Amino acid sequence: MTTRYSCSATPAPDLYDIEALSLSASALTDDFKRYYGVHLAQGKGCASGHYLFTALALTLRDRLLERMRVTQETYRQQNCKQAYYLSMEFLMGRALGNAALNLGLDDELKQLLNGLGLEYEDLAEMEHDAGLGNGGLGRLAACFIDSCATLQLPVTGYGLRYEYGMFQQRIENGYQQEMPDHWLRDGNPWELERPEYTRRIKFGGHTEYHRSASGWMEVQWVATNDVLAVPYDLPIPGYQNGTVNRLRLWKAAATDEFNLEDFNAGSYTDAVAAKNAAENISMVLYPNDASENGKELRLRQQYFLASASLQDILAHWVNRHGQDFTGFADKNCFQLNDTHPTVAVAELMRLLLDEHQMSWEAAWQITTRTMAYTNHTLLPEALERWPVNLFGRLLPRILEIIYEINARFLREVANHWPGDKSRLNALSIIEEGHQQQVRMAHLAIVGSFSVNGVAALHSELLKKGLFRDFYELWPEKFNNKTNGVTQRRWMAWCNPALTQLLSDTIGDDWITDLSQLKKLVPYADDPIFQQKWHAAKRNNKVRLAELVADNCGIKFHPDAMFDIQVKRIHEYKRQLLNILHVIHLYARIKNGETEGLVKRCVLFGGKAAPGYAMAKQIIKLINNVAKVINNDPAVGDWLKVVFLPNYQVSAMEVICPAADLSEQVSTAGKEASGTGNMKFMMNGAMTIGTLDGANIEIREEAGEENFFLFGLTEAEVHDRKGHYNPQQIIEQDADLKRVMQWLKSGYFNPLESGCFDNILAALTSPQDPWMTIADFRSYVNAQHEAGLAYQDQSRWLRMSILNCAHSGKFSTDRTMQDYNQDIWKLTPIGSPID
Ligand code: B1N
Repeated sequence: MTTRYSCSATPAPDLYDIEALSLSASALTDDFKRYYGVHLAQGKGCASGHYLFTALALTLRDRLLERMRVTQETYRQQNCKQAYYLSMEFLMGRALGNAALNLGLDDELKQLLNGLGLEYEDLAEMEHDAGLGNGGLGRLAACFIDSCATLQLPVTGYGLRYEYGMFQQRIENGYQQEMPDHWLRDGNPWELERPEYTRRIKFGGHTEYHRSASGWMEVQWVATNDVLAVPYDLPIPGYQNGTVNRLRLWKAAATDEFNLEDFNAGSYTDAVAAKNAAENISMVLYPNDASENGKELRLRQQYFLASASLQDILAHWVNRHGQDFTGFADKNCFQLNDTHPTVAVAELMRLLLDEHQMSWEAAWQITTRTMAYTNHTLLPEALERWPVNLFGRLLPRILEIIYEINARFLREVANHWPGDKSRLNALSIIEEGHQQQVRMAHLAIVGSFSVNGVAALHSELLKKGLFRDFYELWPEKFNNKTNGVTQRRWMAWCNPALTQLLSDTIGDDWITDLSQLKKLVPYADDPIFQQKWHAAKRNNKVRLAELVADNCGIKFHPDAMFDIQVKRIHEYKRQLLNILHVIHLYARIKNGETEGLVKRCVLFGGKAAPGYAMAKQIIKLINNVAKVINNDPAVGDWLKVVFLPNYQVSAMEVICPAADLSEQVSTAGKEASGTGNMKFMMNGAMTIGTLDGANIEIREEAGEENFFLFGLTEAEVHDRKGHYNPQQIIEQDADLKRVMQWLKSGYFNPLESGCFDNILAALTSPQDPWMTIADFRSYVNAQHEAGLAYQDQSRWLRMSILNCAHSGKFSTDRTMQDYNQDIWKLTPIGSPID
C-alpha cells in the first residue's frame, strides 16, 4: 500500500552519522526541561504530574527509539532468522520504571528529579497501566518479549492496539462494577505510529475462479469490505545491552472509499459515521479469561491481527528477496499464543497461494515449517470453535482454504488408521453436528511443527487427554515449555529493598542470570542475613499496608502474616476454598479457639469476567465476609480480610514483594501453569498449593519441606468423578459443618437473603467439577502448619530465603532459551550501541 508516508524513489539522505544521545544526568535534565517547557508548553504556574511524567517519558523514549532503529537495522544487515510472537494480548503495565532500569538510568533519573524537587516514584505513579490483556496469558507475552530483548534474540511481538483495555473494577455494595478503561485518553508517550506500513485487510465478499493466461487457476476474493491496519510500535528494551526490540500493535482504520455508495448517494455524514464499524475492530479487549464467547467481532479481531502481521512480514521479505520464497522457512518463525491468532495458518496459505502464486504443496511446506502453537488451557469452555456459517460469511476465502487443509489432513489420517471412522471424526478440523464448527486447536496442531504446553503436568495432560489422537499421529510435535516471569520487573524494579540486599550479598548477576540466586543458600540460616531479609520484607509489608489502607480503609499490621490470593476470579482457582478457610478462622476466634493461631491479614484481588455470574457472586461473598469480620470487635487483631479493587499489573508490583503466603489452590489438573505463583516465590513468599500446573515444579525446586502441600492429585480428582459426595464430607467434619451452617444461616448476608444460594448449591453438588469440599480438610491442616511455621520466625525466614534461592528456573530468560533451542533456533545478535 502506498500512502503519503511511503518511501520515495530518491535515496534516503544520510542523517544517521549522529552519535547516540547522551545518557548523562545533565543531558537528560536538558531534554526533560525542553520537553516540559517547550514541547508541552508548561509554565511556572502549575506543576501537573501528568506533564512531568510525559516530559520524562519522552526523554527516555528518544533513547529507546534510536536503539530500536539501530537494532532493527542490525537484524536486517545480518539477514538473521527472526521469530514473531502473535498474541491477542500483551499485558504490559507501566513502562517508565522498566525503561529506566533497562537503560541503566535509575540513578540518573533520581538525581535529575531530586535536583528539581521531584520524586521519581511519584512520577512513575502517574502512568496509566497498559492493560491490554486479561491475566496470565497476556502478562506472559509481556515477560517473553522482555526476556527476548535481554537475550538479544530477534523477536517481534504482534498484537492489537485496543482503544479500551481490561475494564476498571469498582466495588459497590460488595458487587463488581465495570468501568471502561480509556487508557489512551491522556496520550501514550511511548508509541510511534508508522502509517507507511499500513496494511489492507479483507472481510466479507465472495471468491471467483479464473483461468490465467498460463493455464493456472486463479482465485480472487472480491467485493470485500476492507479495513486498514495501522501499526504503532512500542520499544522493548533489553537489560542494559543496547538492544531494543519491537512490539507492533495494529489499530483499525476505515479506508477512504469506505461506504462510497452512501457517499455518492449524498449521505456524506452517514458514510463518515459508518467508519465506526471498521474502527470498532480494535476498540475493546474481550474481558474473558479462559472462556470464549464466540462473538463475530472477536473473530474479526483475530483475522485482523493475523492478516496484518503476516502481510507485514511478507512485504518485508518481498522487499528483499522478490517472489523467491525458498529461504523463507529458514528465516522466519511464528509463535501462536494459544489458538486466538490461529487463523494465521490459513491466512499464510492464502497469501502464498493467491498473492504470491505459489503451489499448494510449496505453500503448505512453508506454513508447517514456520508455525508453532502454544496451548494455555485444558478447560473445555476455553477451546475455540467458530461456526462454519460465520466463517463463510466473514472470511469466505479462508474457509475454502481450511476445507482444503482438512481434506488433505483427513486423507493422511485415513492412511494412518485405515477404516477408522471414529478417528476421522475426532481429529477433523471441522466438527460435525447441527451446526458445523471450525476447531481452532485442530487447525493449529495440523498447521504447526511444534505444539507445547506451559508446565510439565499440563503438557503431559495434553498428550494423554485433550490431544491424545494427535499425539499418537505426531508425537514429535509435542513438547513442554514451563512458563516463567521476568525478574527485571518482578524483582529488580518492584522490590528495591530485596534488590539492594541481594546485590550486597551475591552481586547483581542474578538480574540477567536468575540461577545465581542459589548463592543465597549458605545464608539461609545466618541470623544477621535473616534479620536483613526480615527488614526488607517488613518494609514491603508497610508499603502494601498503605495501599490497603488507602483503598479499603482497613489497617493491616505488618507483623501479621500476609496471606494473599490475587488472580482472575474463577471457580477452578477456588477463591471459595480460601474464603471457607477464612470463615473457619473466624469461627475459631469467635469461639475462643485461638491456641496456635497466627495473626493474619488475608488479601483477595481479581476481576470477574462481566458475564460470569458465579464469579461475581464469589466477589460479593468475599466482600460480605470481610465486612462482618473487620467490623466484629471480638476479632481484634487476629484477622483482617480485604478485597482490593481493580487488581492490575501495577498493583501486583506492590503486592508480591509483601506476601508471606501465596495461595495457589486450584483444583489439580485445571490451572495450566500459573505465573503469579512464580512472582511470589522469587520475592520470598511460601506457597500453599495443590499439585497443579507449575506448583509441582515450584515444590520440586524449593524442596517439599519449603512448600505447604494439600489436596487431591489430578489422578484422584479424575477417579472421584461420579462418586463425589460433598454432603457426606460436610457431615463428617465438624469444622466444615460449622462453616457451611454459618453460610446457610445468612450470617454474612442479613439484608440480602438468598444471595449466596447459588454458591452453596455449587459447593454441595455431587457434580461440582472443582471439588472444593473434598480439599477443605487437608487445606485447613496445611494452613495450620503454615501458621505454626510463621510463628517460628527463624524457621520461616529460612524457608523464605530458600524459596527465593531456588526460584531461578522460573525466569522467562530460561523459558525463552528453551523456546529458542527447541523451536525458534535464532542466533543472538549484539547491538552496536553500548
Ligand atoms: O495462561 C497462563 C497460565 O499460567 C494459566 O494457568 C492459564 O490459565 C492462562 C482465553 C485465556 N489460559 N487460557 C487463557 C485467556 C484469554 C482468553 O480469551 C483463554 N489464559 C490462560 C499463561 O500460560
